[in-house]
Amino acid sequence: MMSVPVHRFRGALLGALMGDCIGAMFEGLDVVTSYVKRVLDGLDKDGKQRVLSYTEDTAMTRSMVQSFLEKKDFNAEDLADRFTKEYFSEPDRGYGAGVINVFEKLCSGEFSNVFTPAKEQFNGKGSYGNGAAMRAVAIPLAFSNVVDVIEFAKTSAKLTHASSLGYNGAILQALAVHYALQGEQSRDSFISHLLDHMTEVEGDEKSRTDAVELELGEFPYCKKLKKIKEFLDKGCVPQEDVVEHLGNGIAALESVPTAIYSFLRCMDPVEDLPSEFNSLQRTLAYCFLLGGDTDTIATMAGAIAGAYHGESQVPHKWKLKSEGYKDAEKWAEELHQLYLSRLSS
Ligand code: F2R
Ligand code: MG
Ligand code: MG
Repeated sequence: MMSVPVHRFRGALLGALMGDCIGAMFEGLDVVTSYVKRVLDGLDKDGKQRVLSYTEDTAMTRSMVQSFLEKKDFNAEDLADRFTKEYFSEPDRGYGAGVINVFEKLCSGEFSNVFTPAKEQFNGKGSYGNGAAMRAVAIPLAFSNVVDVIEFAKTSAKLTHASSLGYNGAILQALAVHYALQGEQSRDSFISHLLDHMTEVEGDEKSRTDAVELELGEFPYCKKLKKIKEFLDKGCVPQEDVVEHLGNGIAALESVPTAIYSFLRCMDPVEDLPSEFNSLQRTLAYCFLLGGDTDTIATMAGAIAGAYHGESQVPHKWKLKSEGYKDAEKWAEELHQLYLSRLSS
């Protein structure tokens, strides 16, 4: 396994943070290019503009990072405890309407198994929201081995998202960051890696049943990955087509593939975006322009793009406006040490 430089860890956590903090300003709005440009211009101007608060996307990522750093291992009970305490200390960070029930049940002390409350969500079907994928960046930064990445993405997701559509989205997002951390590679080989893993992941009995019950057909994430490849081969694809075929919603299936596409598309210039933007800035701005669940799509795309392009592409002024950026920088260094220690053991 190849060693990964620390600047990619810093890029990943800062990319995720900026995507959430800035993206939250556009969440649910019908976004137009001129408005996004005006907001981003405002961030670039000097002066005492207010700091942009992070939402629960980052709050849950912070809990994951702190658990991995403290336990130096994967510990589901510790994660459940941290998510719950974090929610009750700051409940107004914009949590999904359903996931709150999970925290209430975990807090009640009535459940000895920390996975049970998530299984009871949505009449026993489990959540397919993107709340597990949005925090998955922490896993490939703490665990270097791809088998661990898949297993811990799934287990951590199942604390809140028991539908395979929810936890498979977290696996795909964690894999995307894992491969982005490896650096230079073609878009085709990046997608091939993801497709190979997701073919196996979605081949299991529960994934097949859940997808069919939701009338998505089998292998829905693989189908979206193939659509991403088709769009990339075309070059320019109108944003309406991206939203129609990949999505911009709160479901993991409607947002994780969109984040991956945004990262890959924005390796090249985008007509509507300032030519001086680097690839990471383009990726974030592109996600804002898609509208819908902008904080979450941008945090996921920002994590992947930041891991790939590294800290040198993090715009200084955007970073300074993002709440908690110093924690992100410090934790990136600590996770890097943990990651290296696993490589050498
Ligand atoms: N909640 C939001 N945005 C709403 C606006 C917040 C506003 N700014 C405010 O502060 O008030 N964003 C955040 O939620 C998303 C992550 O959600 P998560 O953690 O997956 O939550 P949940 O509740 O499990 O799922 C979200 C919704 O999806 C639908 N859903 C999920 N599974 C379902 C199922 N099996 N059957 C039917 N519906 C299902 C439900 O509507 C859930 O409420 C992120 O965007 C984050 O930023
Ligand atoms: Mg949010
Ligand atoms: Mg969101």
